[in-house]
Amino acid sequence: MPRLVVLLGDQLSPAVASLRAVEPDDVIMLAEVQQEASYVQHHSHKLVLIFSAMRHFAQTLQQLGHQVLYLKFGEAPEIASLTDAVAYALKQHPELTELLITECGEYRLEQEIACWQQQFDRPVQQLTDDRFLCTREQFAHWAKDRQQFRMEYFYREMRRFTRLLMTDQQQPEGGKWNYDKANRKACPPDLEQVPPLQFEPDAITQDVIALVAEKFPSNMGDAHQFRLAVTGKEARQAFLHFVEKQLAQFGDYQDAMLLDQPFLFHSICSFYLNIGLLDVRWMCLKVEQAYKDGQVPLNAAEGFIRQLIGWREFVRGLYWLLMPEYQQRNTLGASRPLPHFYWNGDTQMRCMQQALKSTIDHAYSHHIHRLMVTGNFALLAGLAPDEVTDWYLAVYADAFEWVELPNTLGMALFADDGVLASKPYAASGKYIKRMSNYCQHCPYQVDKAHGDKACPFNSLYWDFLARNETKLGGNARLQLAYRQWHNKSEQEQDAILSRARQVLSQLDSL
Ligand code: DLZ
Ligand code: SF4
Repeated sequence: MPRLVVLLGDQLSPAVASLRAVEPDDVIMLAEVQQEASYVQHHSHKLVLIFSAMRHFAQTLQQLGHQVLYLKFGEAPEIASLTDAVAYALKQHPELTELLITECGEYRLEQEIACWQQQFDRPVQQLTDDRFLCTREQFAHWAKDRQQFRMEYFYREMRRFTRLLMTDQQQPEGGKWNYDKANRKACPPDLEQVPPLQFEPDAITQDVIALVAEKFPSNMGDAHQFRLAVTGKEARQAFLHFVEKQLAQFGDYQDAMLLDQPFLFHSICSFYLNIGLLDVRWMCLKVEQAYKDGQVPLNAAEGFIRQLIGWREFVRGLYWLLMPEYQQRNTLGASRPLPHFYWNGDTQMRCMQQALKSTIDHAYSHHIHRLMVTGNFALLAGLAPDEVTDWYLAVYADAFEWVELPNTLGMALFADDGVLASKPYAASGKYIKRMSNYCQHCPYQVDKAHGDKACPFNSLYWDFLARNETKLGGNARLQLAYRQWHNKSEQEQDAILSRARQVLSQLDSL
């Protein structure tokens, strides 16, 4: 029976399950649609990346002899959603009596797909997305009967399962599972940096840039500055460049931040991996090989592989395990609106300005910017989780809800009852001072917690602890911080809380 194979904008892998199952009579459909392009106000580079990569991928499928139905954005205004696109395709091809799709990455869309069988009166076959190493079912099995979900234990299972960085005796390479403690160095400002590869837009990408600039004029970023890879071949080049030139120092400086250096030694490949241009197994094997060949140290290789087979798979597993209820969580009852500078970067706080500039310019900022600067600020200031999670989902080109929601709601905001993290990642300006050179270039004083020029992170940090003491006071990992707070004189506490009130009352003009 010929089928309509629906391929989503983040399923651009030749080996994705639905394409492995494709038969010559099947029609493969890709559709650029308004609903997917606007459920949050996506960064313009994210739109260019997805549309251009979809167009390039469709071209390759056609060259391989597949029947492809490609619906370009805006060509048929009545096709606003993926459901509309399926209806249109079935009208064009009434001979297609079944639907085939690989499971998608967002609960919202999964609910929509769940209606297709009835709506189109055809069987819908959904295949497991085995581009991930751990299926949803395997994760649920791992999670069953556990009181706490800790990434570290999941990660060890994944190391055993994949045999990455394991000795012949099934022991972790080097004798330890995790070298994170070696990965927290500040970066010397004069250390030579090798920038990530950039790609000049070809004719297809230029068309998409013009489209996005015209149809999404107020979305974040300048579409004309788009220089990302849009094919698997380019993405592999970008990744191999990282392995050769940057990986060796990725470990040491993983958590570092430097003025006007948005990339440091990060791979800048999460965009490609999350839409299917790169394969997680291939990436891990390249990194492992670089270690075996003596090109990179163990702490770099292990740190990188942990991100992919540990964190990435872990957050995806949790997302599917706990949705849709997870999205509603707000443990700390945070409710302040997102300050406007999150959208335009207009703040004097140098650390925030740097993280936001990178976000606006590149639809990217690295994990410490996301977790310990913009995320930490949102946590300390008590910003509403739904506004913060929508922002992260919109502005990062690698953000799909399966990865974005647990990372933001759980890890950055501690809004998920401690499922993802055993303590809030709350930090004062001291942490940012230690890990960056931002504070020397900031009008605020990082060593002060009260007074008009005191670093906002400092007073907000203490205010955060004080106002959430009923909920957090019993957390074993916060005992030291609470002791420090209670050891301060009443006068100092009052001065700090008064500065915090001042900061919170003028968030938009910080
Ligand atoms: C994020 C996104 C955007 C911006 N546009 C499209 C689109 O036009 N067509 C499409 O198939 N997918 C798009 N996506 C990705 C989806 O919104 C969704 O996040 C993923 O398919 C979830 O797996
Ligand atoms: Fe950020 Fe405070 Fe340092 Fe300024 S002083 S860069 S606001 S941590």
